[in-house]
Parts: sequence; C-alpha cells; structure tokens
Amino acid sequence: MVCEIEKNEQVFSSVNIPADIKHPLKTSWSFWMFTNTNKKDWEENLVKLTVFDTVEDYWRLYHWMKRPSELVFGQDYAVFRGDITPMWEHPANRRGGRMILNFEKKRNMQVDMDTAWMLVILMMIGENFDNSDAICGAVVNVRAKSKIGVWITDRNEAAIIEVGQKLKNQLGLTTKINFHLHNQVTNLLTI
Ligand code: MGP
Repeated sequence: MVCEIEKNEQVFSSVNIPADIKHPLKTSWSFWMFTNTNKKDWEENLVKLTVFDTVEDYWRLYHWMKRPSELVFGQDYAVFRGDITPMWEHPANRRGGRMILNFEKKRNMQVDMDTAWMLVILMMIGENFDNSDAICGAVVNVRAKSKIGVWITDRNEAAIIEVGQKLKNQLGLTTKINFHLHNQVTNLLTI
C-alpha cells in the first residue's frame, strides 16, 4: 500500500528539508538519574547522564532510554535547564519549590506516568508556558506512590498558577496540584 502522506503535496511542499538540520531548543537541558544506594550522602547517588539542546536529540534519548515505569523503585529521572542541578541547594532552586503531580491508585489523570513524564518534558523544553523562564526542571520519583515534581525558581503566585493550570489541562488531571517550598511539607498553594 502506498502511504498517502508520502504523495500528498499539500503536506510536503517543494521545499527540501535537509536531513542533517536539527531544531535547536531555547536552552540546553541536562538529563539526570538518581539511584538509591548505600552511599551516605544523597548527592553522591545523583549522576548527570547527558546534555541535549535540540528537538532531535531529545527524541533520540526518548527512543533509547527506559521509561520511568521500567526503573527500579527508589530511582528518579530529572531534566533540568542549562547548568541547574536537581538540588534544593542550587541558587536557581534555593528560593523556589515544586509542584507535585501524584499518581494515585484511583486513576486521577487521563494519561499514565510514562506519558505524563514525556508530556511534562515536551512542555518544558518547548517553552510552552507564559512563565517558562520560571521553570528550572522536572523530576519523576519512582516509588510505591510515584510523583512528578515541576520545579519553579521562586514563589511567584501568578507563575505557579499559570504553570499548574496548564499542566492540569494537558494531562487531564482531575485532582489538585500542591506547591511546596523545597524541603518543606506545608503547601504554599493548591491549584
Ligand atoms: P525525595 O527523593 O524528593 O522524595 O526526597 P521521596 O523519596 O519520595 O520521599 P519524600 O516522602 O520525602 O517525598 C527524599 C530525601 O532525599 C529527602 O528527605 C532528602 O533527605 C533527600 N533529598 C532529596 N532532594 C531532592 C534533595 C536535595 O535537593 N538536596 C538534599 N540535600 N537532599 C535531598
């Protein structure tokens, strides 16, 4: 069978798209992994796997890497902008917090954890928010109660609400999202 799209001139114009041109992202992003080991220091378990700065390089990674659901309990993936590390202590994170998307037993999202993680990364690296600059990165914690945290650089309420609302819409989330300052349990905001 001939694929319709291949012969559709309305889809592919006469413009030749060179195969070797990659589409740059606004900034580079680092891909991190955390594995719970016997090491005393939390930071020692954190490894930077790679850096990507084009759309194509992201998809290459996506293709080859394990999905969050294939990781071992206790492991994390993290994707952070530029040279920001996925740590509360980094200057870009020190005054900020994270928005937490919980995966509950009773399905509270239209998508599963793997799809949610992919969509969060795409929205982040595609700078899809009005307040994209406020986003430092995202972490998926693979646990009995897994969660995705979207890390915001400060406590700007308008930015937090905009990012939270867009995440809820895109993921089809039916429960509330809480925003906590790093290393604190009390909610600063609920969206
Ligand atoms: P966690 O991995 O973010 O969540 O933090 P987890 O494992 O789901 O447990 P939760 O119930 O606490 O949400 C677990 C622990 O790792 C924290 O209590 C800290 O001891 C340590 N830790 C996590 N982070 C993100 C940091 C960090 O940025 N800096 C430091 N120093 N320790 C951290």
